[in-house]
Amino acid sequence: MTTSDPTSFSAEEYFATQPPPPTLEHDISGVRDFVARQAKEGRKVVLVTSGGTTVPLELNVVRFLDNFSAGTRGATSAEYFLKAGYAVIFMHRQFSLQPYSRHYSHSTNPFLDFLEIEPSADGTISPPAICVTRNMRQDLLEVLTAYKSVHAAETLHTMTFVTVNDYLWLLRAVTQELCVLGKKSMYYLAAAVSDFFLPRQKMSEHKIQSGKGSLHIEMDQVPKILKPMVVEWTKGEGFIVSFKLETDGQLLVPKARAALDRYGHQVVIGNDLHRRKFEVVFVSRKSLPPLPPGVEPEPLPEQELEDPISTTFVETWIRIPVPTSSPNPATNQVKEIEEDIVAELVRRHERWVEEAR
Ligand code: PAZ
Repeated sequence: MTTSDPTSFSAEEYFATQPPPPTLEHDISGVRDFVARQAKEGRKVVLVTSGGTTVPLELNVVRFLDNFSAGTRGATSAEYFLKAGYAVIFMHRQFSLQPYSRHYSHSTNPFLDFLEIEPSADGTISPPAICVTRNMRQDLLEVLTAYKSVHAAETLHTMTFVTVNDYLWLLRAVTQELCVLGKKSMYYLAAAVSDFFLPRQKMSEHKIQSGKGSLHIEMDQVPKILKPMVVEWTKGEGFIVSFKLETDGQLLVPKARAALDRYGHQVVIGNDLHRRKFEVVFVSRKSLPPLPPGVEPEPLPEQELEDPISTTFVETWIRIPVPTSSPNPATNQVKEIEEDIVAELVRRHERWVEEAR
């Protein structure tokens, strides 16, 4: 497949021509209340986006293009942010993984498999009692305890999107609500967002019919929203972390640097499709300590002058051991890379807030 000179929408043009999802107002009033409550409690709030977006091909949608993502990164990270004391707005693809319930995904760890029907003392199962298999109890207790305490504290707010259009409208509106927290807000953009879409004006109303040979669809480019997000929606106040997914590992660092250079946000986390569960790279701008008054900066060494971009950015790799066999959920508590990703971001966010004081 090739891409040829796709029509490019600016963010402004996009929102002027593509309709908002019908539930936007309602969704946003929920976010507004949530943010106001967290502000009163003095909590930091992170927006976590998670899962893939779809691109419908018809208005009465039968077919759509989808983006790869199970929502593991977002759902897992949300749990670690909650553990670190953040309130979380979890904006995820409908039916993708969610914090806490992800541990019992129907496909990898179906919860019915570790429930048992307990016979009564006389050997019958009347009245039936249900209990959790002994070797699963400790894990379940930990997950359930965290889940219940987050519910009681009301620090998790979830909302869903399906299409890339839902995602863009929600992202803008949530960001505009969250920006009232200024530096206390973080944006963790782990969703896998389509780069191409079919504008409403070009979509077929009804199911595209077959029988006329091959199908040609020309898609437009989804607007690059990070720049307006940094400059206009958050007014430069939010700590913004974007993700870059590549299948050619060689592209990760250069593309992450280019994104930082172009959009001016704080961190790009690069991940290779096949290594993403045990290796990521943080790319950020080098922060130089301020020089004392009257001191001139040292001239750059010659080779750095030739490659100014390598002097501007810094890469930090996070790695965890590669799992050797698939873990037994009952016995093997494997390390999750999101624990280290979130710990590093919490540290950087704290420092960033401090530096701004
Ligand atoms: O959801 P998941 O755990 O299966 O995958 C996570 C991910 C690879 C989608 C995420 O880490 C990521 O890179 N998101 C941004 C993708 C992009 O470049 O649009």
